Amino acid sequence: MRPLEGKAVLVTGASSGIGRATAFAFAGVGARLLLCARRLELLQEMEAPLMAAGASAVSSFRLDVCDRGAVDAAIAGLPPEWAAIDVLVNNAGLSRGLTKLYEDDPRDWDEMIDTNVKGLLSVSRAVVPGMVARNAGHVINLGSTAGHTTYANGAVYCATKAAEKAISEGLKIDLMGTAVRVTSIDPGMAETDFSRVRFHGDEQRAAKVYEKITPLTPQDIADAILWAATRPAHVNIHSIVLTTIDQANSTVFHRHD
Ligand code: NDP
Ligand code: 8X3
Repeated sequence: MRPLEGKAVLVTGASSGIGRATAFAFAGVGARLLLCARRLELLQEMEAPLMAAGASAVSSFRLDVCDRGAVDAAIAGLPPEWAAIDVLVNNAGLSRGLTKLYEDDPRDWDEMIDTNVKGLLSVSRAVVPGMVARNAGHVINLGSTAGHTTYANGAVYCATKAAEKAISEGLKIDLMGTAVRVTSIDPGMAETDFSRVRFHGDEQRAAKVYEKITPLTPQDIADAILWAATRPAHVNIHSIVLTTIDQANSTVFHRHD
């Protein structure tokens, strides 16, 4: 029994890291994959490997989730065979900078809030009405341990993930009486392009984040996403918090040789 066989799964930010691993996890159970990100060329390179991994179909499109008009147009313009989205994985997100709030570059705040909060809201606003109309669907949002405990120099990134937690809880309440499910997946440190993006391409500084720690892999998180999506239809997994064994919460780590 493969409950997601042929189901349409939209993954935002599928060109890298957790989104990319999630696409491969859903491919492995025969889903139909609708992938978006700004770097369309990376998505297109994934299409053949995803089909080889078992996807029923793959379709990719360029999308900046910060552009609400583009989000609305992309979802409204989906061809009929893709229009009914069964699972939405709101994964697109980023951090920018790791400095004291009163010394931050406000442009970094805008980028994080526009992507992690407003982008997630825009995609949800465009997709969830169809799920309600069909009385079926699952919204899976990427939160973080950063949304549970604020860490030094990360106030705004942590605030975006605290917002994600509140939005996931609120959406679940608003969907009461429907069969649409909402899950927040809240990982700790995972090695992806996340730190490279945070430090604007500074590879050395990014590598230091994972020094002497065994981080989560993107596949670990994709496993949790797939598990939540494959529970029986009456089971709603509200949240999953997962960290490497070397992390207790967003501020306590064990670094070892
Ligand atoms: P990556 O940098 O590897 O991937 C981020 C993805 O988001 C990319 O595919 C990128 O695609 C996409 N993205 C960023 N901005 C936009 C945008 N405006 N529009 C569309 N897509 C966008 O990082 P991760 O895989 O680690 O991050 C994925 C999610 O997981 C984020 O929400 C992050 O906050 C969260 N997370 C990460 C953790 C970690 O330690 N790595 C832990 C907890 C949560 P492109 O650039 O092509 O647009
Ligand atoms: C990503 C994990 O701890 O680097 O959300 O913020 S952390």
